[in-house]
Amino acid sequence: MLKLYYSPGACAMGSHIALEEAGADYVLEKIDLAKGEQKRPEYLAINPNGVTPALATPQGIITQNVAILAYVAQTHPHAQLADLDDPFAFGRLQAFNAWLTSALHPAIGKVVFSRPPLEGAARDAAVEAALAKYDLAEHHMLVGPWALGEDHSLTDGYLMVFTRWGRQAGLLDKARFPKLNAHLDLVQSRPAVQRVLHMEGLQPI
Ligand SMILES: N[C@@H](CCC(=O)N[C@@H](CS)C(=O)NCC(=O)O)C(=O)O
Repeated sequence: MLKLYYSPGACAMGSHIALEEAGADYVLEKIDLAKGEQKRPEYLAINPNGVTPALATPQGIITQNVAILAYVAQTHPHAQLADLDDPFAFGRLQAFNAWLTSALHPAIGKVVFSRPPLEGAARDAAVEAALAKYDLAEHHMLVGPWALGEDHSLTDGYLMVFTRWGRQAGLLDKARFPKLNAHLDLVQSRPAVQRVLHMEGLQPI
């Protein structure tokens, strides 16, 4: 049995969606970021980095969404969440996921989660930086209709986390980002994603 440590609506949703899409046998443990539960000793014993997600497996803990996503795909090959037999295709998927974690996540995260909230010129600069990453995703990363092309994959649920944040922040203009908006709607229409949103106490947006 797997256990996912998550916070509702946060980046751990990418791992949560992968587990649900895979039909994995897992339970959830909520870590309330607003209450600082990620910095409590009980959780630091699981992830000394003090962030979610973390996945407890029979062999131990795995942290980092990109690592959890690959683990879920490799342990549930029947779910076809990644092309595991083609090193080039898997490399392309990993490159997209690595870009999400290292570029898009910090850019939009700065706009949405800075505490205290950014204001004035600092907020304008953060918004511009996030929009530049969405431009890159719109024109160079997202193939369509799914992130990597014709087939749904691990990357779709993970990308959706960050386009969802962008739409909530009013940054995902439909005229400027038609592909990203269509992709977000497509991913949110998936039954597994709707179950995840429900489990996390959220609605499609
Ligand atoms: N690269 C990490 C990022 C993890 C991360 O930053 N998680 C955020 C939520 S989206 C968090 O737990 N933040 C709590 C904090 O920084 O105190 C991953 O993808 O797993």
